[in-house]
Amino acid sequence: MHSPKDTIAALATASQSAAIGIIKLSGPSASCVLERIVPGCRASRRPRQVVFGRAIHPSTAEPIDDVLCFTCPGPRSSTGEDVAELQGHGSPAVMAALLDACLAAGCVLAHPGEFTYRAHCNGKVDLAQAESVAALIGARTQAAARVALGQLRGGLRTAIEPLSAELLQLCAALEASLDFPEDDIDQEAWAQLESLASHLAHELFLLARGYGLGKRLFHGARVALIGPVNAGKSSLLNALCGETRAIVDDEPGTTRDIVRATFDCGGIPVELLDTAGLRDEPGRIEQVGIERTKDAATTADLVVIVIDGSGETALDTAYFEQLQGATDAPIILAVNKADLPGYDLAGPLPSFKEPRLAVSAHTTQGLDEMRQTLSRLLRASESSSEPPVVGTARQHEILCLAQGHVAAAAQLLTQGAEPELAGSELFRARKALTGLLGGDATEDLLEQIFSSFCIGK
Ligand SMILES: Nc1nc2c(ncn2[C@@H]2O[C@H](COP(=O)(O)OP(=O)(O)O)[C@@H](O)[C@H]2O)c(=O)[nH]1
Ligand SMILES: [Mg+2]
Repeated sequence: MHSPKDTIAALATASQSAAIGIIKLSGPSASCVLERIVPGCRASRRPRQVVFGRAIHPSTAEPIDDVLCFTCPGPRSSTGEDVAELQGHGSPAVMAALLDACLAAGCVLAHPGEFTYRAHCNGKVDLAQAESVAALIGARTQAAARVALGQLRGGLRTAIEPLSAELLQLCAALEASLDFPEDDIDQEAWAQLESLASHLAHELFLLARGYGLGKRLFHGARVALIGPVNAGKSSLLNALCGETRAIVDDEPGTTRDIVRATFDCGGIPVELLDTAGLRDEPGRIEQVGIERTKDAATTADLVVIVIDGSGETALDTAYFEQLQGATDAPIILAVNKADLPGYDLAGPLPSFKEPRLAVSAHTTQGLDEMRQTLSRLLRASESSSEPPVVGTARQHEILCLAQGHVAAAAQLLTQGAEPELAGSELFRARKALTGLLGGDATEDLLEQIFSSFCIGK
């Protein structure tokens, strides 16, 4: 990252043609740079007042665009520094010229995440809030965006503060007990310490567990459609994601490569995989497809076995039974072609106890129920805590670490071990929790976190 003496500049909007594009500046000379690019804007400008002006290149005085601009002096700004923004017509060429003008006027090009990094360094956001900025920008569903916004508003801090206070209280009580000779320790107070530590370990466990759902909302889930040829897997993929992605035909073996499509399944971005149908004696290329199907089935977060409920289908029952043993993921049975005469929901794979849904890819019958079932199973297999405040693997790791130390302390207390041993576990838990919100983050860690952000944020 640059020195705080540098004024950073970056395109804050997407680099494609759009109605408007925005260039953001932050640093000590933000205001002077703006004055050089939009001459005269200072005269009519008060902080946070938007003014209209002509942007020029500071070296050539060549006009670039008519822009709206404003300044926002620190520390009451998004980064805590002097901030300025230029809003122009959103052509990539115009934006490139405006950015070039900023550099010519003394700015440096911002690194990815450098605005949020500065906001964090200036105490505007804690590390978890900074991480939630990236989660909000990357959110693929409205539900994920709502959860990220809750985290941006300090969800994790709010959840962690009372637990940190409890931990501190526990450390203090344990410390105090060290001053007494062993026989004098009040048994009741000792039991209270034990129960406080166990309670705290449980609270940390529940908080960490919320990451299961957080991960699903932000990173999505993979659902594989598996089944015999011509059961209607490709038709179901098209119907569920609302567009014709996979080729549908009554010729068996139409799908060979895996076809992927995404859709919002009750807030979870689901990647649906349509696979080659399973059958005996496939063609050579189809056989390769079938191997991929089997891989997809064992690595998916949920497997939908698609079966034709309208007639005789040659079923490899043994394969499906083997699949049940090979994956921990939930499996459901979608018995397709409910629109046809002779349809029997209970007919195929009668020994299967998994949820069984009557669907028709042609009439869309049963598809809402199928979406609801998928969403329920994908959420339930992760956690029940809602909304999750833990949004990243880093936060999850730290919480698990702290939980482990507090649980170890609780156990040591129960075993009547030396209080110093429990004390050292609690000390480690406190150290871990400090890092959660960035309390003692090293420069390397911050670089690593912020470098995954996009430029301009
Ligand atoms: N009547 C009816 N036909 C369907 C339905 N779903 C698929 N089909 C037909 O079944 C055949 C095979 O469909 P396809 O999606 O290619 O099956 P896949 O091999 O499992 O991918 C095609 O002729 C589809 O039009 C359904 O719900 N109802
Ligand atoms: Mg197909």
